[in-house]
Amino acid sequence: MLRVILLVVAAILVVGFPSDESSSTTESPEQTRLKDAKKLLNKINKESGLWNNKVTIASWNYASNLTKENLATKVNVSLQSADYVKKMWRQVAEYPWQNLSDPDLRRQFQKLSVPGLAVLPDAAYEEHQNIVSSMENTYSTAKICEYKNPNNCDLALEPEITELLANSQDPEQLKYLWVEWRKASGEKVKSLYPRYVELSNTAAQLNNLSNYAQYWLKDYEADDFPEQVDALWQQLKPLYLQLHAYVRRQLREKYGPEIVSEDGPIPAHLLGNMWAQEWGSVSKISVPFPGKQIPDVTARMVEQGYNATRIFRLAEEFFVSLNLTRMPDLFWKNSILEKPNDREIVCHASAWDFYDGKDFRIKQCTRVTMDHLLTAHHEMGHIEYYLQYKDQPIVYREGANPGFHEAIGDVMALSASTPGHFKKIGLLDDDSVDTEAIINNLYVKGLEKIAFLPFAYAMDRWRWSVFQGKIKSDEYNCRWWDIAEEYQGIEPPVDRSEEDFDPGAKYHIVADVEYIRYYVSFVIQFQFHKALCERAGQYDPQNPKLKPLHQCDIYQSKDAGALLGSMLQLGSSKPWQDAMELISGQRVMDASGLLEYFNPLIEWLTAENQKTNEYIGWKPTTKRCVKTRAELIKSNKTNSDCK
Ligand code: X8Z
Ligand code: ZN
Repeated sequence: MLRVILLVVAAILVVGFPSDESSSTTESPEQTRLKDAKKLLNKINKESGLWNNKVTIASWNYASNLTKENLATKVNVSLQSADYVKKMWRQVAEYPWQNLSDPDLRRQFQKLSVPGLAVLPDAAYEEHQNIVSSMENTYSTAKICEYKNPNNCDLALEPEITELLANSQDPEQLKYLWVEWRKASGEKVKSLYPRYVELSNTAAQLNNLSNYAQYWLKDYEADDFPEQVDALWQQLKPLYLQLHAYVRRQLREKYGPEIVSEDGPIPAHLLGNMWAQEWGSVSKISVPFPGKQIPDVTARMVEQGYNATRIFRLAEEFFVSLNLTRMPDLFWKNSILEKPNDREIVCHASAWDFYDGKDFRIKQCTRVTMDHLLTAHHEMGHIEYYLQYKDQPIVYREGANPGFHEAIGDVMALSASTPGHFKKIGLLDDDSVDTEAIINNLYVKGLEKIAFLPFAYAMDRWRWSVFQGKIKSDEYNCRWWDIAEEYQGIEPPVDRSEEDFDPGAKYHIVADVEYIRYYVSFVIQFQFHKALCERAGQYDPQNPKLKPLHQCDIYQSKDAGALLGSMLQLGSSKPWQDAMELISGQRVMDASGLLEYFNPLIEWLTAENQKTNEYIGWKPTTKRCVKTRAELIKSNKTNSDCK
């Protein structure tokens, strides 16, 4: 009997199913076209998977060991891959995919028809690669001298400078670190940036887009996306203004009115972060109720002997508790979770998909701090996304939009860093929920999440204008500060000139990474948090007996995990509005989750600012930005001559 079955199976395998035969003779022209289209996509999918894998291996090897040889290999492999992309792109351009009846196939071809930088001619592509690698290398290997100690000139951004900026309360030292970092990074890459802009724009035009900003924006699949971003900012700005006014007052009380004025922008070096992008460290000097516990678990983590692996295992455990996928063995084998001391690497944390469905890695110079615990969740969110969509075709192995990719780990961290959760895992004793504790907790979170919004917006406001030619290379730096002042209400600690290049002191500018993704992420992560909390049965706006949004912890909710997982599995196979609808029932980005989450804090800050009669907003800075340093020196001299 078994033999008969085997024979039949073998016969079927050899000649195919009889129905196959008959269907091929009666196939309609459209069916044939669809079959051909699928065949072509399959071929492209296999080939591009192999190329992506090769390029990623070479890029990883360089980023994790910044040698000339590794750079040469990376550029070489990228060039070969770009040649493949160009051939594939021409083939797609000649293929009449636009009138295929299957929308999914059209979507795949559409994506393939805009492949990005690889369409540059070989020499231009190589030049672009070299410029970005060189800028990233300068940034990643920059060192400065210790304050008042010219004998130690080995301070790196991670960890030394970052930790000093977060912990020092000496304004002169902070100013020194701020200025020196910009000399060692931004200023050194200033001359490379205009050519980078030019080549990026050329690539965009070859992709049939007017400039590189348009190329970045196409991933957001909405013509009015910049308007959507701006409308969200108009909604969120009032919160930011309250936080800004409160923090400025606290800093004035700490550092004095000569350094921090009553109604001006905040000096950027006092906010505990090199770019004033998140202000968490100023909670130490400004927390609303100092007698009450602040949810900073760094000391506890150190006490309990945490190390990098334990931090990442803790993050993994959160994902697993939702029934999401655990990190594969290869992840633990290949990731770099600590800064090596035998070579230079790119320390800026990142998560990598090697496009073979098996190899996924994180590279992070992890320190035992609460910040890094949150970053570990952030990075692992990227890996979880990779794992969930690993069976999609290569063109769909990306987030619904780049903001979605950035949001996933942060959504986990919103739950994992509630005082309740920290208490559960022994990192906090007190998880009381009286008003003072709630305000302290939301204040620390607000310094991280609300302060970030205008920074992220400003980053790409500047770059959009640069790529659109509205900001020219001889006004890069001063326009950078105009925008930072307008959105963030900050000012440099010293006068600046066009001989400085402060944008180049930030990783994503030199590494060619679009930034509005983080702005989008910081809005939609609260939308996701709200939706998942509802699904977990933890939160219901109609039921005041349940916890408020800022106390919700979706830990162990398989239902929330299933909902999130179903969205992650889509990759970019559907427009982001569909993915958003799947998880939240809404088809738009909506700030109301964030507003609701922070509502108690905003009410408190508004009342407090009223009590102290704080100036809300800021008057123009008195700091100057001019063309040359000589101009500054000359006018400073004139000033002192007059005294
Ligand atoms: O770059 C990152 C991550 C890697 S995607 C560490 N972030 C932004 C930054 O550091 O500027 C996370 C939030 C903002
Ligand atoms: Zn990220």
